Amino acid sequence: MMFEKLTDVGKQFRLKGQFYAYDTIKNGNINSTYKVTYKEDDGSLKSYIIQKINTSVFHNPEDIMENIDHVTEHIREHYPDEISLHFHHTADGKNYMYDDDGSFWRVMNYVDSITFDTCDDLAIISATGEAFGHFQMQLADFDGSILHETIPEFHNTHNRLDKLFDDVAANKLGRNESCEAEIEYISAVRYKAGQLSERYSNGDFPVRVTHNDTKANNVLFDRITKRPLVVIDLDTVMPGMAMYDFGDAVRFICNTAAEDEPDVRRVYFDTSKFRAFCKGYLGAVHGALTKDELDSLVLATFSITIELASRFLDDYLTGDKYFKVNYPGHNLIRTRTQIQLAKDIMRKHEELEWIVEETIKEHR
Ligand code: GN1
Ligand code: MG
Repeated sequence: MMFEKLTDVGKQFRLKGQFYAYDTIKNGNINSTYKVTYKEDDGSLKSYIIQKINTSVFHNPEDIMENIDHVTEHIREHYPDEISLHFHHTADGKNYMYDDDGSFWRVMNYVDSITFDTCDDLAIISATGEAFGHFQMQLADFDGSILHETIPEFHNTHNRLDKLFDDVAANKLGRNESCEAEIEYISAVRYKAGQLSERYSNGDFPVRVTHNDTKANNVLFDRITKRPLVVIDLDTVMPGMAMYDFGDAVRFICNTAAEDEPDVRRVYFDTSKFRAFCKGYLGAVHGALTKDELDSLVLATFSITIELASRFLDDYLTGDKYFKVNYPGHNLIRTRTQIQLAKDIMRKHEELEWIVEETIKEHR
């Protein structure tokens, strides 16, 4: 089935040669991603990435493609020597297609690379920080007002928490009972976690063009040199808070365990990894962030961790319709991991603040 679907999509995008093989790439919770390989006439193999966009999450997928066009064009123009993402076009000149079932597909060049989900190598963690800091810099002079808000209020933690507690109150599926401790914890930190996004809505922080999904596995690395090649997954590039991109990145990369680790005793926020990430990130943003933004990096880390806990929990309470789940209760497991991580961030917050301050001094 999938084989036929992928060959058909490949045909629409006029990929050259004979369909040779495909692989499913598993590191996303929303879209479906495949690596396909074609054998060209001269016998060489060429690979592409084919993606099916989840249209119940992205209601206007054509807007995503327009955003990506704008952003990659800007980067190509200002940083012509860097690798950028290339999307293929169909015969009618579009960089996407709908199939007969109404699914939305796109095709891009495959970049030979590796990605890291969890990683203990501090040099790679620092390079990940550098990649996201550099990305922030690349978009510093990009006019964010031309971008579509592909998911409105995506990182409005305050709203996310309101929605969670509305769904707790409704208890439609009767699942509250299985997560009372989690509901109680999030309720206790609700105002603290929503604070930055409220201040952002009030205009207290600069509106930046941000990535909004800065998980480590959204940076491609050179297999040999282990240097970052390019930041991918531009689906949620929108105006936002710089410190949330930082926070989301360290939430993921400083976690000693996977995002869905069932044994929470394995989940810690690793301060050495945090230090390594700060070094790369703060070095690359070159003092572009304001004092208010820098002062909020640690709170942003806590806030986005709670935001994600609340999104996973909300999805669990309302029937697992948003994030892909592999087993019943998967979203609850993810919630617990994020809560464990948030608690550890809280415990260590003075040390984390100190690391940020020291790293800033080093880059002055
Ligand atoms: C989703 O599917 P992926 O990995 O690109 C989600 C992010 C979450 C992440 C958690 C559009 O991203 O916000 O942080 O899962 N993307 C969307 O793993 O909701
Ligand atoms: Mg994503």
